Amino acid sequence: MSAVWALAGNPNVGKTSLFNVLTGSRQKVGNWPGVTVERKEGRVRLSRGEAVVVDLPGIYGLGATSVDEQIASQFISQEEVKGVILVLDASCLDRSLYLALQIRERGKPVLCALNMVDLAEKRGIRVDLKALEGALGVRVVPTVARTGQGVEDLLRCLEEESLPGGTIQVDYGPELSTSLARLEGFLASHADKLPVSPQVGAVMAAEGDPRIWALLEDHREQLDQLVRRESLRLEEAMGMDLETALMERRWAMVSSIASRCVTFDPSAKASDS
Ligand code: GDP
Ligand code: K
Ligand code: MG
Repeated sequence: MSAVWALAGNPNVGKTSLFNVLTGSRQKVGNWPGVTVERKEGRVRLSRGEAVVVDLPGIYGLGATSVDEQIASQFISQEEVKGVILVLDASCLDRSLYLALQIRERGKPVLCALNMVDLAEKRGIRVDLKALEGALGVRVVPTVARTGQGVEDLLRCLEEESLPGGTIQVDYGPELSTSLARLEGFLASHADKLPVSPQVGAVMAAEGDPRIWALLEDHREQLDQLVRRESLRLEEAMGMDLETALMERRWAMVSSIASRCVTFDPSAKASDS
């Protein structure tokens, strides 16, 4: 059976362009179950066999606050999905990095396409590939999906059996970490119901992902109480609720990564053509 890869990224970063280069005419278009959101699946020829790539809706996060986010969140955690090809926008890396952190927390192997490097260069934006690979703990391949530049390299990485997996550790700070540990402890006693580890489930619950509630069946109320209690505790300790605290810590990490990986040359001509 062919390995299934999810193609994820913010809206307008070049996912569909990359999907088209990767799959050519070997595409199947339909809808995601139960909704009218388009679902594109295609086959990618590898030197040995092939892979299946699914073009996910464009999202800014996995917080499940929209149908698109729920589709992406659910699809990525499916067992048959081997990994995520994450498309980053080199010309606007901060926004891409927030999603990157969330996807890296899910624990699936991730391969990053650093797309729009042509546009970034025109704007005088330089991304330090090695620093970015180090910060995210994954391979990062520069691409220009519009012309297909870099796609051969991306395919070569996809064929490697040893793409790094494992989760990235966001520094959530003492207060929020305590809340997440409590959620994790609770979810550990229902681990049989979850498609993800209790640790990943704790982050999803903190983000209000309805799927965790749905899976807990008779124990939803207990989770509700725990989330509410921790949210109130953080309001007292940090002046913000659980979900806000989570976002704030992630954005802090995004800034720190961006400041290490992105340099700007103000003398470059700004032009989008
Ligand atoms: P999606 O929303 O992530 O699926 O993005 P699309 O593939 O639809 O691309 C959005 C726009 O960006 C289109 O006009 C593409 O032609 C353009 N585009 C995609 N990749 C690149 C790239 O690497 N460089 C440049 N300059 N434009 C790109
Ligand atoms: K688009
Ligand atoms: Mg698209």
